[in-house]
Amino acid sequence: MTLYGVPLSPFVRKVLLVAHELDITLDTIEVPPHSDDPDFRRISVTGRIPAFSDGSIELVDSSGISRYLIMQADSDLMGGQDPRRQAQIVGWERFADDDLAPALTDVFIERVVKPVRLGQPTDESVVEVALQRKLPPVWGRLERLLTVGGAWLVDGEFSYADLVLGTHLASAELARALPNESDYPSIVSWHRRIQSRAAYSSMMESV
Ligand SMILES: N[C@@H](CCC(=O)N[C@@H](CS)C(=O)NCC(=O)O)C(=O)O
Repeated sequence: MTLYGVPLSPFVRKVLLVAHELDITLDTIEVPPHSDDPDFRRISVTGRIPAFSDGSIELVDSSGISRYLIMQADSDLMGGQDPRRQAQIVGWERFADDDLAPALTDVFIERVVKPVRLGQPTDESVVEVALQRKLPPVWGRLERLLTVGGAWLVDGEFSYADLVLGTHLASAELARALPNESDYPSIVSWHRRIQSRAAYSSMMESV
């Protein structure tokens, strides 16, 4: 099985986290978005990463690829046969990908992608806007959501929902933009729990 993309992308990291959690080894071909690698572009018409192939099966989108890996492995990570659990996991993925990820984009680009990948300086004014205005409402919402549950997001049991939140908190960790413990204790303790998983450490080593 081959994964195309770079682990700086939270969506590529999501698939890596799933693979590590399931003990699946993926061959990775490091291509940035819009690479003209012909195999990558055949699969990813939009040029977005990640793309994936398993023999003749070719997939795009981190959600679809993750679902494929989890179902192939006959794992319950996606909520098993329980409709409520499955639905709640989808809800967490929407929050993580659609609300949290966009709020983190600017600070991640400025503090990680520009200096590390592009050799460009960080624009601190963009970082300030992200830290002061974009992130606090989303951290506030996440803190409230986390206060309700147990150790893990859905029924206190580890699931794919934890992996999707984990990949985006990894962006915050890499960008030194995690929220502070006094205002957001539930986020910080949840982050410590995901950090203690071997899959999270393995994923972080590849970044
Ligand atoms: N919904 C997609 C999002 C993928 C995505 O936006 N990837 C970014 C890199 S983090 C990308 O390739 N951006 C280039 C573009 O949007 O043209 C997924 O989950 O895979």
